[in-house]
Amino acid sequence: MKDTTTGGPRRFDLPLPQPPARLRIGPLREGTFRSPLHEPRTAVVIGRWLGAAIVLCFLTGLLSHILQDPPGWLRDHLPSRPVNGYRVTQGLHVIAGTAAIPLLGAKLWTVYPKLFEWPPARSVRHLLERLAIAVLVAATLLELFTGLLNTLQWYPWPFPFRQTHFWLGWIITGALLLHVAAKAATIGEHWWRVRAALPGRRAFLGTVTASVAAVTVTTAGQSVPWLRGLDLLAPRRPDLGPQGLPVNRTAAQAGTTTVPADWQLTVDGPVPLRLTLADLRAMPEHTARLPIACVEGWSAAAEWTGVRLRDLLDRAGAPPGARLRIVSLEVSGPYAATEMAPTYARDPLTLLALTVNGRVLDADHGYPARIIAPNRPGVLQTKWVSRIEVLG
Ligand SMILES: Nc1nc2c(c(=O)[nH]1)N[C@H]1C(S)=C(S)[C@@H](COP(=O)(O)O)O[C@H]1N2
Ligand SMILES: [Mo]
Repeated sequence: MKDTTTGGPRRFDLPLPQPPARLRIGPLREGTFRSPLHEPRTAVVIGRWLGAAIVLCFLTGLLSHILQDPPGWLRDHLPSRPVNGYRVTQGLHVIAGTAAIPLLGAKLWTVYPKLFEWPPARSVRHLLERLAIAVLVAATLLELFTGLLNTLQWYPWPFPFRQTHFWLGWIITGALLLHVAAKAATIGEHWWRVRAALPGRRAFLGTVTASVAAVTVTTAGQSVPWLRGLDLLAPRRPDLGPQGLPVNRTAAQAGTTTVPADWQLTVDGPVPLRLTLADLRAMPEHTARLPIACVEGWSAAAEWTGVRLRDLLDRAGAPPGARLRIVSLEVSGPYAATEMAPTYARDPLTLLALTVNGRVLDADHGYPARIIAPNRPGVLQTKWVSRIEVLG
């Protein structure tokens, strides 16, 4: 198909019928979009990377959702290994989501002249195809926007972040499948073949690559230790904070700055226990190097020392398959109480930690005692623990 405006390689479906004369204004005028890069090969090249980032985000996001809020049939079987599993998958989730932002910008720029194609719908199928793209674009913009703001711990909206982010993920995946199916012929045609060296295409793709690389290396340091020195744009430096670890919810925010002098850990099991800090310190001591891996993408490893949770459970006579409910001194807040499956509770690395990196826990890290377990989202690493209930 010949392109009347540039005479260059084929652009999107152009030329199409022109709109009626009175509508030939603004972007509906012929020759409005002069760049030769509004063409399918460029869209396919960028679309592949964007698609890969979206799929990676979807899979790692699903995993994160399951680990935080597992369905009943799965909740007692989630593995506590590999130790750094969640750290890696959630780090990738935020890295891929961040990289998707410039990719989406480039993709939308490449294809946006199609927004003004005439007629707006050639057939019912074409209309449905365009509606699927509208849903895909809107949902992806909202998803990346809420995700980015979440990494900044900023929630300026009235809806719950996690559920919205989760369901948008499904909508995007569905709309993406429809989009790829509808465009399969075009994608296939332009997957391998470069029709003609197009002036500016290499430079454009090079710029997109450089943008993706720039946002990645300047933010990935929040989860990738060897990129830490370049962590210029990430909201978190994983080594900044009390005792060299970041804090999401401080003791002041949680209302736990002053721990009662008579604090005791209660273990509600078949053999009820009440243990003072001195009692806990007198128990066999264990040290584990485990990460805090926050859903927001930052993670940091530390050396935690304390009592093995399974030692406490054995003393409390808890059955090996028991689930736990861990209750914090924090009065209100979404993570004031959490549940723990036996796979985590019985892992020898899971601790009720009393110290971090050799020092008594800072108030912000959960003094007097906190949970730290392998392969577990940060939100479930309950701080300021006061009671452990054996649920049976
Ligand atoms: N009781 C309680 N524990 C909590 C939280 C909380 O809000 N309340 N926040 C969690 C979150 S989201 C993370 S990422 C980790 C962070 O631990 P840190 O502050 O010691 O780094 O603590 C978790 N433990
Ligand atoms: Mo977190």
